Amino acid sequence: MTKPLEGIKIIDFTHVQAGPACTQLLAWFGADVIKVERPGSGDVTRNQLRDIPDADALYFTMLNSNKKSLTLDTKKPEGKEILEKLVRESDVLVENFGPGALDRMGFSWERLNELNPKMIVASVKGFSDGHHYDDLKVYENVAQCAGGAASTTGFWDGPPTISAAALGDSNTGMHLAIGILTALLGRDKTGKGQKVAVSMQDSVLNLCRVKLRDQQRLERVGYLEEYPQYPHGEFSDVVPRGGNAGGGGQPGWVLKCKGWETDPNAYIYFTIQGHAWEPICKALGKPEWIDDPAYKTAEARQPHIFEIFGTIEAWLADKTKFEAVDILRKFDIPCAPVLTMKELANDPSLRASGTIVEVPHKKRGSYLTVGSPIKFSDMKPEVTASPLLGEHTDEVLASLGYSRQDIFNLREIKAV
Ligand code: CAO
Repeated sequence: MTKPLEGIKIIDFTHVQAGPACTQLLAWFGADVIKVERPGSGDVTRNQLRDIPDADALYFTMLNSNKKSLTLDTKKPEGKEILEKLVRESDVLVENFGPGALDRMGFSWERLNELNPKMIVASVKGFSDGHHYDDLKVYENVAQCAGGAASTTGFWDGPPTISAAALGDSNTGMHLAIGILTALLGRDKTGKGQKVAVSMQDSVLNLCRVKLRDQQRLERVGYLEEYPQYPHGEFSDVVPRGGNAGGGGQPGWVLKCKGWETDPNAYIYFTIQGHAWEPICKALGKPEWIDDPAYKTAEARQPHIFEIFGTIEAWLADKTKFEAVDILRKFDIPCAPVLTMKELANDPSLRASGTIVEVPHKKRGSYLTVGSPIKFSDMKPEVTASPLLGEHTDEVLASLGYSRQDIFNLREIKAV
């Protein structure tokens, strides 16, 4: 089966998570992704949090599948020369170095565009160009704080909280992938490459748009009726942390199920959709609530929403999270069990769909990783193992015309 991105050659000058998540996605869809790494050490994540001595860490293997690895010291003249050759024949260069690093290396956008006017140069930085923080180096949690996620996540009586989801890293990588694909389509029309830049702050904020909505509502009316602070608590002039409240127009909360006293994940998320009130009452065995004026409308329910959640928890007390969802699904109520990583790793549906895959690896044996969350009718992306450090150096150099003796000499001077 041919893959849509076959024939697209990508220089993957990325490290850690944000950039590698982007290029991994493009590699799944068929792009020829050559990861350029520093000789001897490579991407820092190869060594981070290792669970098997001498084998690449899962942090690396789970972000670099389907790629080739070329070791290259791009600060040495010989390394620069090789990179220039690669640039001349590639379609995309992706990087997420600290601010200014690529320029210091001698590969500014202007230089890259001069070497190959058709090439797309895609970058991740913490903050966008021209932002007053654009000189900062940024990791995941920094981006979550700068992009509005931390101030709006958690409980009102606790500190700003970081989400476990990689809103700053992988999310930014996904935004960049969309930018690259758009620029490739643009190139088909104009014949020209362009610079594509995504900042982690902007990508986090893009996902926090409902909180920007709430800031404006708060400024206009002084309260937010779907937040737990309403109607009994106080609002200041900034969007508060709403705990587990639903972010849209329907209230929801994480509710305890059977076994919550000993199992920290014996919970479901329950949503009270306005038009589903009748089925909810029927599911809970509370038919008297259906037409009771104190419960009938969303507005009437809001002042005592936690009393309602308490009643639902009493109903859940003798049901596991799975049993509860199996009942509620029959009533068309939007809900789900709170699933652990162990449950997800072993979920047969996720294995069958290719969302979680087991990949054989030369040194690790095999490892579990995420597969493509995007499903196509004409293509099933296959996940292959991440490369060992420099595994494809000889192959890539030979394709650029270097002889075995040249490669030996380059190794002697540690340029590759
Ligand atoms: N050969 C020679 N030098 C290389 C090289 C290679 N193959 N690959 C990288 N380098 C050099 C760079 O040129 C840079 O050198 P100078 O600083 O001397 O110019 C140096 O390695 C370090 O690069 P860096 O600043 O990117 O690395 P860091 O570990 O200090 O910072 C990070 C890491 C992630 C904070 C920073 O890269 C960053 O802010 N990136 C942008 C935002 C981002 O993507 N963050 C997400 C990371 S995932 O959480």
